[in-house]
Amino acid sequence: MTSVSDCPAHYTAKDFKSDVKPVWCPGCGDFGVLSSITKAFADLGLEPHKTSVVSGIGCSSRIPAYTTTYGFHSIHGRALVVGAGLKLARPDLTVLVAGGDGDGFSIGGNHFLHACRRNVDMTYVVMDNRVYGMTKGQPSPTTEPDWDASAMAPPGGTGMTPFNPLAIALAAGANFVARAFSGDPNGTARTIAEAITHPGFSLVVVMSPCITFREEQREWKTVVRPAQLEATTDPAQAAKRLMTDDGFNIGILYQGHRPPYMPERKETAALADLDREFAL
Ligand SMILES: Cc1ncc(C[n+]2csc(CCOP(=O)(O)OP(=O)(O)O)c2C)c(N)n1
Ligand code: SF4
Repeated sequence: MTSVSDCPAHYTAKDFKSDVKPVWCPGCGDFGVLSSITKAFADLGLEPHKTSVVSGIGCSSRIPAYTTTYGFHSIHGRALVVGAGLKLARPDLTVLVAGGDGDGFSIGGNHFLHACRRNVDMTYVVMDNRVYGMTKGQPSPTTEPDWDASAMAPPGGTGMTPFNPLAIALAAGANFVARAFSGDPNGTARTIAEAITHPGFSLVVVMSPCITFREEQREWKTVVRPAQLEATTDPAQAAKRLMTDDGFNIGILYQGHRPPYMPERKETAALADLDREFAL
């Protein structure tokens, strides 16, 4: 067993990767995101036993198993609730919540809105591939309205306006809003590190291709570009930029100043008292 005295003074990205081999399809964008997250942890000088990765359900949500931090592979759409609870109970831990666009914006959409509004100090990394990968190719809230290339999509597409997570996060009160691309692991690591450092609820949407159900997303690498403008602290300016954004600008859009939500901690009851309270 490793004792604290065996721990290195500084953990590398490799130290944050577990021995569990990812089961993702070769070429899946989520490999790049895993590397960016572990690099961000190392660059910030974090320690695995003081860091946690919480996820929901989906291919992307497998990520806690691939890191050496504390982890919680929770249930579909509920990762933000688990993450918020953990941060409030253990403010000393760095909490990173991760998952997919289906997990976070469809079944978890309500929790997403309230996580932005509540502003607990944690970072939410969404691996957005505009599809439900794990369940074999259904359209997700961020899918283009005319996408019908999968047997799981209605002919002609859903016809529905895609969910715009950056605009919705901004409107709902998120304190940090950014977009990144899995094909740019160093840039994504820098953005995630900034998001972790920034107080309050930080959203990083990472465009992460699903090469199995959305093969055309391989082309994203030819169209993404660094945003031409620096991050703004003015939500009105950020909203204006989003109105002309084509979805391929990467970088930090908004850094706000709202104080994080951290209720005063009450004395916790002793475990024995709780036992008595719940005894049948
Ligand atoms: C309550 C519940 N409903 C539905 C499912 C089935 N399910 C598992 S993963 C998933 C979608 C995952 O898509 P996304 O979050 O975009 O992640 P990806 O697999 O693309 O990374 C669904 C609908 C489930 N596991 N639990
Ligand atoms: S199905 Fe798509 S999202 Fe899932 S592992 Fe394969 S490439 Fe990645």
